[in-house]
Amino acid sequence: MDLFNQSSFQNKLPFILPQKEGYSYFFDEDKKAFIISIPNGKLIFVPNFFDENLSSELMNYFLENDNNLNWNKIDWREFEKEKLSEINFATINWTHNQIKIFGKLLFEPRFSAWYGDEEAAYSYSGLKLKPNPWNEKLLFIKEKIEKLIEEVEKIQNKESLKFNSVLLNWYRDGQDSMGWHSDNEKELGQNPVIASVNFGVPRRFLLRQINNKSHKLEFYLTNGSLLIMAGQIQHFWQHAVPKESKINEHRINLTFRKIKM
Ligand SMILES: O=C(O)CCC(=O)C(=O)O
Repeated sequence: MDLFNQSSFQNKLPFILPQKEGYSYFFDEDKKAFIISIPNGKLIFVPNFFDENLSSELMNYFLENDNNLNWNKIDWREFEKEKLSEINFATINWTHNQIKIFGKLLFEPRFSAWYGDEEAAYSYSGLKLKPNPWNEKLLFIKEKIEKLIEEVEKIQNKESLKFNSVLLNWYRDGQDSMGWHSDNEKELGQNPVIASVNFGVPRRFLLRQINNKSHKLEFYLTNGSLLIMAGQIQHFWQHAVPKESKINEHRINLTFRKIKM
């Protein structure tokens, strides 16, 4: 399935959108952002939200550790499960969470970390996440996204969207993944805006319609890209990051959210 065209972004959408009613897009030249409408949902995609240099600087920052381990050279599979706590990460408190699936406790196929305002606790799959306090780089990314949303949506200050939390997911290689789900937890409110930033190896990101699961859209989330999901999308669509057996490199994804308190 060749659903995306990697040749050049310019102002051409770098993936295929069905030529059907309900699908359309335009390119905001000024912000270098694709504004995409899909049935019951809206997406904003900025392929080069962060340039190559800044993206690799941020990747290094997220994986910096006081154990003098070059994160790019070691086998992180050896640090699965509770063993990850032996690493003293300098900037992000990475954890390997267990979730209950059909009554069985299983480790998630990725590492993760939850950051945000003190009150922004988040629950999913039986996990209750208490936020770590913001750090300088997470706030920098958050504010850059908020500014883009304000400008693209032409929002006046009083209504502007401010995220109060972020979930970081670290996919060590193509064996790590994220299953089908919607971000529809009640603390995210009725129609949450979820802003997802990507660093490291590009991965496939799929969307499927809840009432027609064979109807899928495929995005290719490249290093430094930003994808914003908005509108009613979390009620009508699910998303996933499937396993990709040929991928041996790392990817870090950050999803900024607003928890209603
Ligand atoms: O890694 C991604 O691109 C998706 C992450 C995601 O679905 C989530 O955090 O809910």
